[in-house]
Amino acid sequence: MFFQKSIETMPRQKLEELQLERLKRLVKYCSDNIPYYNRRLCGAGVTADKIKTLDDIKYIPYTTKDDIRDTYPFGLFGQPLKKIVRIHASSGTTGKPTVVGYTQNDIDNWSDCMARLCLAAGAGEDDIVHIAFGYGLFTGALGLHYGLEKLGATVVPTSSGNTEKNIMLMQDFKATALVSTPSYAQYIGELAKEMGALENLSLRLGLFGSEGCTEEMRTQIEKTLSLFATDNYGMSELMGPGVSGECKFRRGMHINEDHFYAEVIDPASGEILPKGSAGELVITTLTKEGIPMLRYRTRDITRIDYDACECGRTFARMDKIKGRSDDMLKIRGVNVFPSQIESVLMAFDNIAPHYQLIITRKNYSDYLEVKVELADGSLLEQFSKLENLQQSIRDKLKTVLGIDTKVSLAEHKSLERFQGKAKRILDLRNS
Ligand code: DLL
Repeated sequence: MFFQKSIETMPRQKLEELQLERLKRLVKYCSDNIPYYNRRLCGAGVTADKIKTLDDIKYIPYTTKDDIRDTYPFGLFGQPLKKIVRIHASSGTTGKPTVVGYTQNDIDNWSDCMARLCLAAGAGEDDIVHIAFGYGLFTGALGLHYGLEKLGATVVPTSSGNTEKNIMLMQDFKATALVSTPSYAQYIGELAKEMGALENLSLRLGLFGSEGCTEEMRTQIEKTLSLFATDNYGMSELMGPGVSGECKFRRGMHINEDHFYAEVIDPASGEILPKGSAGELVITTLTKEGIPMLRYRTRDITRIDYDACECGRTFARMDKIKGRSDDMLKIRGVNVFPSQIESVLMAFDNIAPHYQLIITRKNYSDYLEVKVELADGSLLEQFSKLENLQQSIRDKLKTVLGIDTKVSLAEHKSLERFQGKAKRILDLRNS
């Protein structure tokens, strides 16, 4: 089965015509159905007629997470609840969750988008797919679930948690693909090794996503679990997973551009950046009915490549997420992305891929401590080796980040393991 090849390989000009037609329809839909958007569009003087080219999208004001919060729970929905067949939500760091709704058309489009990306990654009807994302309000599990079923794969919806049982089932059912966060895959690998189960696994493919993962970390997971892993991007506000994902060539994540119009802006000024620049990703959902998003500021930092891919798809590809503009750490005025630190750490053999970043403030100055776990217990006995290791990590971090850090080594298996998205940053500056 080959999905909608004609759409995914469309010449860009045709694709842009389709995007323009959908954008105009969306503006009208938002004005007609959602009073909040109606007021905002009127305020900016935007009607569907004003959108004559895709560049005219610049007249539409941005939408932010605050808009969704301010209209909690259903104020941005484009349809009455009787037309909404599913609700998901993502938990914020503070306050109420971000609530999103889907019509049946949305669910169908979501399944299509997801099926395409899974197929592009190499999944198919012969696969037995173990879904170890948490089922529930989180979009990850059900998003992949519907897409993979549509593809004809055999889906095993185990959810995250109870990792020993997950490993047992993966062995017994001969799962060929694993769906999870990279950090959970990492933990599954570690535990499977301890259980002596690695040789009994039949995995060949990992469909990962929902959090950042450096190339170094991915290589390590691939080696441990003997699989080929692709990265998948999305967010609840936009749909969930299914916005973009890597094909087998892994030269960036193909954006499902018939459903999502992407822009890259300067996060500080809000200016649209020239094509090919790195900046904050802004997405307009071209087809969503339940809760459409007009120029949604994702806060995720990336770059988009519009050249055609070796796989034949013409859909643009976005780089791995470099970080979030709002979880970018500012340490003594210097921008630091956790992914830069992870890349440095992964290059050292004697440390495990588990770390924590602790930021404190003393006398108006910020301090970054990088706490990293030793790869095995025996190293703790060898003080001189440890000191050398600590100093080498610190030197390398200074070269890459341009700031001094404190590096501390933690005992093997002492740092927390994660079943969903990893939480590695402890910012104590305001506490
Ligand atoms: O994480 C949706 C998803 C589920 C994507 C499963 C892929 C696979 P939220 O919980 O709303 O939705 O979180 C969205 O997670 O703004 C990014 O900061 C981050 N994120 C998602 N995918 C990636 C990725 C889902 N591949 C937020 N790389 C986004 C880096 C990612 N960060």
